[in-house]
Amino acid sequence: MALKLYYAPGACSLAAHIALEEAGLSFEVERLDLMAGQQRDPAYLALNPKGRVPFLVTDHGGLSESVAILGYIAALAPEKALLPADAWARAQAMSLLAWLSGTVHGTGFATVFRPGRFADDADAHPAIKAKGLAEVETYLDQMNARIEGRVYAFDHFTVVDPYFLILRRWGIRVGLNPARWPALTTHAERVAARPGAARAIAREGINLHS
Ligand SMILES: N[C@@H](CCC(=O)N[C@@H](CS)C(=O)NCC(=O)O)C(=O)O
Repeated sequence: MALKLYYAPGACSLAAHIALEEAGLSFEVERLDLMAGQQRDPAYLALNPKGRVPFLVTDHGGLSESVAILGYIAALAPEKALLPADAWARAQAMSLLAWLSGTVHGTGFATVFRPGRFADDADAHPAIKAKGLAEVETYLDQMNARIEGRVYAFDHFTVVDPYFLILRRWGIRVGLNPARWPALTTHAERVAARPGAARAIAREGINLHS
């Protein structure tokens, strides 16, 4: 299976990037500069009309949406158990992934990063961002409680773990103090120390703590 991941440094695509490394799959990457608007280049839109990352090109065609991409990568490397094998644990992992992608990212951070998506009126943007920031704080509190006392989100490393790392880092990037979430910090350092995750993080050239 030929695989090519379109990603942007530090974006939510880092979860798929880490998952590909941890799966031990061979893959290519293509970096997009979101600030420069490369996600809206006609050639990229022809491939992925959503104009977002991550986007995974496979022998079957292209796949968008982190939850689906992470599930697919896990399915390509069943021996790595990148999703829990047990039916209930797997359902909990899917529940967490859906929440991280749809709520924490899709309504929390998106509100802070892109208030223009929620209101055209620029005067409304500061209030939208402030509300988003408060929501994000609550979500990070919940994530910290979920990971506290555990090594990973489940009883071994899964594709859920890099998502936690990304969203904690975004918390720092929107100006929140990570000292409020010590369990998330310990967990992120643990994930980043894994050889596969470390390769993806180094390739993206990002720092865990800024
Ligand atoms: N629901 C999608 C969201 C993807 C998404 O919003 N990606 C961001 C980067 S984290 C993006 O590509 N933003 C570019 C833009 O909005 O123009 C997923 O979870 O994969």
